[in-house]
Amino acid sequence: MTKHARQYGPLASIIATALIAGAATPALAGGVTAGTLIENTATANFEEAGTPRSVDSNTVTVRVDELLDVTVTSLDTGPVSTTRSDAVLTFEVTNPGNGPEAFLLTPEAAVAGNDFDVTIRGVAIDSNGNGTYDEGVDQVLTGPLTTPVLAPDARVTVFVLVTVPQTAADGQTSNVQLTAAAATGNGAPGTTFAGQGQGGGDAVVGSTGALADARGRLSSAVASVQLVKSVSLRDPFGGTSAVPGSVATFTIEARVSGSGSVANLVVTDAIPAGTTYVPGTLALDAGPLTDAADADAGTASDASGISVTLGSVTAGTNRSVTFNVTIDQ
Ligand SMILES: [Ca+2]
Ligand SMILES: [Ca+2]
Ligand SMILES: [Ca+2]
Repeated sequence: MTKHARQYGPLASIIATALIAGAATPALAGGVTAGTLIENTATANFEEAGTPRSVDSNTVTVRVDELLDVTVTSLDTGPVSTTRSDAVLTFEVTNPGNGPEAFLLTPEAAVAGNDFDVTIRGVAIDSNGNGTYDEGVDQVLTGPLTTPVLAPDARVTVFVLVTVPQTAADGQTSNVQLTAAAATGNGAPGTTFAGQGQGGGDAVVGSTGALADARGRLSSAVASVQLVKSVSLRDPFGGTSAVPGSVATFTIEARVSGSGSVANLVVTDAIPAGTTYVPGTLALDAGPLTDAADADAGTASDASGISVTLGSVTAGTNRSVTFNVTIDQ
């Protein structure tokens, strides 16, 4: 019993020494590296008939098993604002275990509570390590979606590439979940995979269950356009009747609402039958435009109607186009 107890004392101190030695190199979340052999021999010192003597025990060797652990975090600073188009969610997968391990990745778009679900286009690894997705540079994973083998404490940035559906309305949100699982296996902490650890030892599931997930969030930013047309009349007698010779002023208001902006916005209108365009009356936000196709935003003619190019318009902006026609005599 005494000898047995003596073996544990030095063994404990040797483990402590190993941990301290490990602290000199980058600290490992999983502790002593898997496959490390911890050896211990106890020594007993005593006197026999006044002569100091010592005797060594047999050597006990312990091989450190591999702990399987994983963490996943979202690296997006907040909801990723997106239009109805492609978007990228950024995650980080870390190996906090004590042995090299690859991790199987599973993205999931259908998360409870979503206003809309994205389509997942792919999962990519940040091959050039710059933290942003570079199409054609960063490796898009194929087949089993698996990270490279990560050394203990190593991490990798993972991109989930998604397409936002056309049905997503402004302000709606959607979560996308990324799950990572140790390639060797996962399960309840303490689950053992015999002989599958680094260096031929066992692989043992750690406190994370060797399975972790995180969610990234998308916020749909969609701009929409509403066109509101109105007319005011001025007849030849100073009234507001629609009679031959009356002048009709049309106002077309383009109201851009929601978030973000719309691009290439062009407002067109035909000159109504039975009326004639009044040359020089086209205006944008009360500023006159020439009828000719030239440097300004507008063109107008009786045959082709009016056209005003507004280009990119930010949500929350209203633009107003006006022109006059006369009711034919
Ligand atoms: Ca491993
Ligand atoms: Ca990159
Ligand atoms: Ca013009």
